[in-house]
Amino acid sequence: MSETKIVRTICFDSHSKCGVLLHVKDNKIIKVEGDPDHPCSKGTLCCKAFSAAQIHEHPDRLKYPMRRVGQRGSGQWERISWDEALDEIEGKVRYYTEKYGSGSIMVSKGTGRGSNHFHTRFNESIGNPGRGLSPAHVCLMPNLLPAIFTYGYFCYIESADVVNSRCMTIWGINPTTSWSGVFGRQLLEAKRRGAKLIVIDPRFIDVAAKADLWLQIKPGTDAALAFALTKIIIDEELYDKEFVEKWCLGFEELKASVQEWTPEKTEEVTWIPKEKIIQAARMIATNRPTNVTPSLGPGIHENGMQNGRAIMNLFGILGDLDVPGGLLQNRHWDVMLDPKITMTDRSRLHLLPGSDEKPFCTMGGSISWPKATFDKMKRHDIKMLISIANDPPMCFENTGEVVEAIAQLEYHVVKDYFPNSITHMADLILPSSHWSERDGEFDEELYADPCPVVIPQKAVDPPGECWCDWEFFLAFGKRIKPEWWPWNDVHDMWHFRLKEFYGIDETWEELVKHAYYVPDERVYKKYEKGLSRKDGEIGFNTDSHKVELKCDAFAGFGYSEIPSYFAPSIYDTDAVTEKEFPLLLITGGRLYPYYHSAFTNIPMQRALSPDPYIEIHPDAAKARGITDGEWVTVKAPYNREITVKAVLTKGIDPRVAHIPRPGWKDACKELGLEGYSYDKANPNVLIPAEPSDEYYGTPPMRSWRCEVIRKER
Ligand SMILES: Nc1nc2c(c(=O)[nH]1)N[C@H]1C(S)=C(S)[C@@H](COP(=O)(O)OP(=O)(O)OC[C@H]3O[C@@H](n4cnc5c(=O)[nH]c(N)nc54)[C@H](O)[C@@H]3O)O[C@H]1N2
Ligand SMILES: Nc1nc2c(c(=O)[nH]1)N[C@H]1C(S)=C(S)[C@@H](COP(=O)(O)OP(=O)(O)OC[C@H]3O[C@@H](n4cnc5c(=O)[nH]c(N)nc54)[C@H](O)[C@@H]3O)O[C@H]1N2
Ligand code: SF4
Ligand SMILES: [Mo]
Repeated sequence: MSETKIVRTICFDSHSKCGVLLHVKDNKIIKVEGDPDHPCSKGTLCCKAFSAAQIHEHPDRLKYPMRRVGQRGSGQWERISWDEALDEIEGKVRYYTEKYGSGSIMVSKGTGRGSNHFHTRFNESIGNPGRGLSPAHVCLMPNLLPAIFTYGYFCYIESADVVNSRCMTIWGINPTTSWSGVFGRQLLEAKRRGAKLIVIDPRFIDVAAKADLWLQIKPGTDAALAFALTKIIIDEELYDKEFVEKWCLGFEELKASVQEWTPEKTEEVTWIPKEKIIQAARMIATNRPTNVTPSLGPGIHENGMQNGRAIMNLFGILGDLDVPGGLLQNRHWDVMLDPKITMTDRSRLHLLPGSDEKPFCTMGGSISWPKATFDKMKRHDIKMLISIANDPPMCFENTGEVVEAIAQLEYHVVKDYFPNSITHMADLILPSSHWSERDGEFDEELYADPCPVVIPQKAVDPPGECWCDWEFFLAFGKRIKPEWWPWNDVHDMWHFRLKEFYGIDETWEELVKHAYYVPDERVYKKYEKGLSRKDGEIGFNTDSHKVELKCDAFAGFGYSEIPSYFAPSIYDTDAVTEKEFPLLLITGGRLYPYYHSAFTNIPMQRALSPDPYIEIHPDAAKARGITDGEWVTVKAPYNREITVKAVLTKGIDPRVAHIPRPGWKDACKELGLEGYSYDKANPNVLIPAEPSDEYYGTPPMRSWRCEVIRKER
């Protein structure tokens, strides 16, 4: 029997990356504890971290590289060594590259799981530009791109300095559910301290209960609301005149463009009572410093980019940029995306699928437009796929087409913790180690101030021969592009990253001992000090070096110079469709126990949310003869349907329905609960790839239509 050891690491089951102390004995996790010394999470953990032992010990974990032996889909595999697996992948990569060009191979990734940069380097090593196939078009990009084009810096939750703010606008983000450990906790602390809190969400999310104002918005109308707030703030002269004069480009054009957005008209479009709109504008503008955290709520619509731009403009004229309590400029996004680590050559991004149809997706987002990629697979132009930390039918819109496309591949590699919804169609399966089982994997210091770099350590040995994703990239990179992968192991990769970007030159042992690297005192208003622009001059890091309320760079991709509002196209549909699908459909809101489609097989997590469901208002349910908890069919245009339970809540408008993200693909044997594969309860079955953002390709994941029908017993 060995002694119990306590290992300091980081939970990666969401982007909050809370500090964890894992108590370990005989290679078993016996206790999970929040790390009280972590500079941001300060000991907080959400429910997900506590199931680390159940994930580590789960009998269904993928443990060894496996090669398909029987017919595809027959479930017959043989165990092979990592060397054999790498040989086989290398052979296929060389074969397809030589015969058809590197464009015949695609690498996919899901959300950032600590490997964004090395994942991109791996993709580039194969000869493909950017990040390949990724769900970034339905993730944060419709907010991040407007931020970087308008302010010259990425600006997300880690930018919103809630700790020092007097007013926080929670715009289509669910802080306690999606960002529990750090942002959620800091937000509640700020509220307790007396900061104002405004929640803009079609649903009464948990923090709405603490809010000074909850604006229950009609999905997909966020730009209209932002214009109305901007107009009130301009009309009442509540904006920062000095800042606007000195630092903003296009104020007069913005002012002219918002004139039509009277509170009356905006109430009609957004369903928010005009009194509340006026109150919100005054609350935001008079409680300074103020900040905002727009997220997937306004983002994943056909008009998401416009919503993002309208919100950035609203907060641009308030001028609380890079000041305590405002929207801070941090550098870590730059670190993650730096070509020194990603090796991305922007001049090749046009080679990504979808470049003709959706140039902003490929050139602005460095990703392929997923629809174009799946179309290419169907046409056999893409022959090989390497999916790492991504379950495409669960993640992308248009599930049916995604599955059809993947079935056409000649060769398919999947790397995951567990069998996922495409492993049965794969030719080679690679097992992955969980965060409790790996030293490393860390990319985005997506922490709210003070943005530390934190060193995660392996606590237990992974089951079988699981490798973390960095290990795989390194081993494969060495074979295909050795000059780009000079490191010996993941410790060396850490060393490179820290030395290159942070000037930290320490051995792994020293890094582990240090554990946290908290930056020195923050410099504010960097744009006034020549610290915002890459060339060291004064001003913002935009083309005009100002806050671009009107943006030529956007116009260069086809968008208007000044953002505009248009309704999601399904809202203006014909009367027949409207009658057939009267409810507006939101898909994908996060739930406490799950990270995307993962972990419905883990008892501690599944117990908290056992069945797939749709949220509808009791009046909508009554009109359809539906009672709480009964199974219903959800039908959507183009003959699509899934089956879930009805959950009745007054926290949603009777005209709106919401299906959360997970899809409940896996069964949980311990609890005797069923799994629903990729097609029975997954909301992406209902979402088409088009209509989508004209230049970026974001589909209507939060502005579609459906009808809910009681299932006959
Ligand atoms: N309708 C709708 N669809 C959405 C969204 C929505 O709101 N609505 N949200 C979108 C967003 S924002 C995103 S980012 C995507 C996310 O989509 P993805 O990131 O693709 O998430 P999953 O579909 O769960 O697939 C991830 C797989 O990776 C595995 N995995 C987890 N960690 C690791 C790891 O470290 N290494 C490896 N190799 N495997 C790992 C999991 O077990 C899981 O099977 O979904 C998008 N899809
Ligand atoms: N537990 C958990 N945490 C996660 C994840 C997870 O899968 N599980 N995924 C991570 C990832 S990759 C991401 S990108 C983030 C996303 O983080 P969030 O953006 O917080 O994710 P959601 O809960 O999907 O969406 C936020 C809110 O948008 C609201 N909403 C829907 N439509 C609209 C609209 O039209 N306008 C407005 N204003 N609001 C609307 C929804 O009701 C929801 O409450 O979460 C991360 N954290
Ligand atoms: S919020 Fe929860 S899941 Fe996310 S990192 Fe923290 S403990 Fe892990
Ligand atoms: Mo995401």
